[in-house]
Parts: sequence; structure tokens; C-alpha cells
Amino acid sequence: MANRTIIHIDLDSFFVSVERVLNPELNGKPVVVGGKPDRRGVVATASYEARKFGLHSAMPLVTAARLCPHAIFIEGNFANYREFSRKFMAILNDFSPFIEPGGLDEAYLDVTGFESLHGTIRKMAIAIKQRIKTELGLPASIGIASCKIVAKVASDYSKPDGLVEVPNGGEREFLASLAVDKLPGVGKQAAKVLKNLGIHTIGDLSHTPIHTLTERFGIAGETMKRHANGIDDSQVLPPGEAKSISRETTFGEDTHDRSFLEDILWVQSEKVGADLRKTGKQAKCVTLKLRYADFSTITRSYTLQESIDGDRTIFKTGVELLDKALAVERRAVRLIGIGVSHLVEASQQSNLFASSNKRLEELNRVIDRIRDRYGFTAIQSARAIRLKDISPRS
Ligand code: TTP
Ligand code: MG
Repeated sequence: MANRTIIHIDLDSFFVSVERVLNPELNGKPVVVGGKPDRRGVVATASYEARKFGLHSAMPLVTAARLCPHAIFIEGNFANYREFSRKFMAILNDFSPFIEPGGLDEAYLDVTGFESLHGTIRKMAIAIKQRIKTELGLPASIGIASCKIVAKVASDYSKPDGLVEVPNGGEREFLASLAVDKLPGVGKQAAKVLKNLGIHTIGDLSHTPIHTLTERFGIAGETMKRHANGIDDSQVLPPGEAKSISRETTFGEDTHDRSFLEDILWVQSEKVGADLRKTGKQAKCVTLKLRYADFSTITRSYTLQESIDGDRTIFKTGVELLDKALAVERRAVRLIGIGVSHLVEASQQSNLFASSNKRLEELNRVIDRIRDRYGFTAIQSARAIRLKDISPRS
């Protein structure tokens, strides 16, 4: 993949910072947004002054009041935060049209090749911070790197009111000394498991054999290892652009019943296909997910020659993947799911398809229109109806 430049920007103690703009008397003081400590509830945001006392998001307000009795506790007003968020995103949009919001107060910007507009990307980042400061009164932190994951870790590392640029090629070195839980995707539980394996830093993680990780975390282990090495090919995707569309079903009882699994897969494929066509996209990859009785989970993917959006193709690919998976292991299944990814804009003419496929595509569209009008169950396949009458034979 060609070199990219990604900015990750995240506002500092967002809710508190907005409250401070509205009431400057709160500046420099320990402030908690979330409510009065006489109420049950948790801290939404603690100012950095309050964090020195150990306060953090999601901590019970009562605990926060015990640790920092002189903090100022305020209820907060979500409508205000939404309004500031809207203006924040509008400013970012002036700098790059390639923007992916990650919540109210953070976003990724793809700024590849934008140096010429501002001198350097660092200067551009400074300009972004300045506009947010002068127009909104909010402090922000920015990470600049060659991929999303490293940019995000960098912005977090730079907080508060910081700016860190990770040089191209310096990703691994930047990450190496940081604690594993600084890597997005490594939560408290995963960090515990890693610690027991003697893996403390992201550097340790980057050197861990892949099978050690996949044994514990499934395919998430592969992602973890790639990210620890500063590798992340994921694109900056504008809002509303789904990366994948999927459906999954967990059963009350584990099942070996092959035809029941197929029926479920059909109904799921119909729904995934309908969603896909609704967004005007086609997919190039179909993924089957299976969870067995012991909670171990596998996913199997198949990349198609053509991009597709028909229920039958999704289903047939899913069944092939199911056949392969069950050929290896005939364990009882607890969950089955199917998804599509690698989405592209649907092409206007799909003359590459054989005419029979074309008719099926047309049929899909007719069914979509009827369902739009009368609801999804207005038209049902024999498989879906059968599912209502049977429960799985285990
Ligand atoms: P964050 O960006 O995670 O946190 P923050 O902006 O308060 O602090 P900083 O970025 O400087 O570390 O979340 C943004 C807002 O989302 C935060 O101000 C409040 C809200 N939020 C919650 O309501 N509950 C939570 O558990 C978290 C993490 C955030
Ligand atoms: Mg924030």
C-alpha cells in the first residue's frame, strides 16, 4: 500500500471543556461531568485536575467524591455537547474531505499529499488545533502517522493539548515501550491474559508468535499482532459507509443439525443482501462465522471474482464455507453468522453476469420493493417458513 498520512484528533476532557467554555469559572479546577455524587451514576468526564486524584470515566460518582471531595460535580447537557461536536466536525471538514468521525469528540482525517497546502502536515495539524481553540474554545490532541492505529495511539500519548508525529518507518519503535493496554482493541481482560503470558509492552506483543495470540483471542490475535507492529491497512471511511454488513444468530441449544444451519444461513443471507442493495453497494468478500459449544469461534472468508449483491450468491458461498468448516470439525454449533465486506459502489450494468444470474438479481430487487412497502415478512421463502415450525435436532 502506498504511503499514507493519517491524522487522529481527539478533544481533551470533552464534556468538561464544553462546560468550561460556558462557565469559565470552572477553568483550572477539578471538575466532574456526570451528576451530583448523591445520585447513583458514573463519571462521564473528569477534568485533568481531577484525574490526578485517580478519577476517570465510568467510575461511580460516590467513589469520585471520596477520592476528590473538593471536585465540582455537574450534571451536564448533552444537547450542548452535540452542538459543539457538529462545529468541531465542520472545522475538520475544511481541512480534509476524507474524514471518519469516531464518536462525538474524535475523528480520523486522511491528509495524504496535503503537505503542499500547509507547508507540512505538522503545520496543518497546528492550524487545526488553533481553529478549534479560537472558534470553539476547546483543547485538542493530535497524532500524525502512516496509519490509523498508530495515529490514534499517538494522539492519546500526546494528551492533553498535544501533538505527536510518528515518522514513517518509526511506528514500531514508537509503540514498543508503551503498555499493551494503550493499544486500541486490547481491553482490560485481554491485558490480563497477556500479562499472564509475560507480555507487558506493545513491543513484547509485537514479538509474540502469532499462534500464541490466535490460541487465546482467535483472529483478533492476528489483528493485535499486526497493530503492535504498527501495521493497519484500514481506510479512513466517511460516516454512513458501512465496512461490512452481517447477521448472526445464537441458538438456545447447540446444534449438529446441518439443514437447520442452512435454513438459518438462508434467512441471514436474504437480510444481508437486502441491506447491501439498500446501501447501493456490492461486496467482494463473504465471511462465515461459527461459534462452537465451547465458545471457540472461527471465521472463514471467501473473496469472489466479481462484486455481488444477490441473496443466492451470498448464501451459496456461505454454504461452501460451512461445508469446509464442518469437514474439518463436526462440533456442535452455538452461533452461526454470515457477513459481506470489501464493499464497492454497485456498478450500473453488471453484464458480466450470466443471464440467469441477472434474472435472480432482478427478482431480488422486486422482492426488496415489496418488502419496503409491506415489511420483511410479506414475502418469505420456504426455508424461512420451515424455520418457524422446527427447532434444531441436536
Ligand atoms: P474520550 O475522548 O474518551 O474522553 P475525554 O474527551 O473526556 O478525555 P480525553 O480524550 O482527554 O482522555 O470521550 C469523549 C467524551 O465521551 C467524554 O468527554 C465523555 C464521553 N464518555 C462517556 O460518557 N463515558 C465514557 O466511559 C467515556 C470513555 C466517554
Ligand atoms: Mg476526548
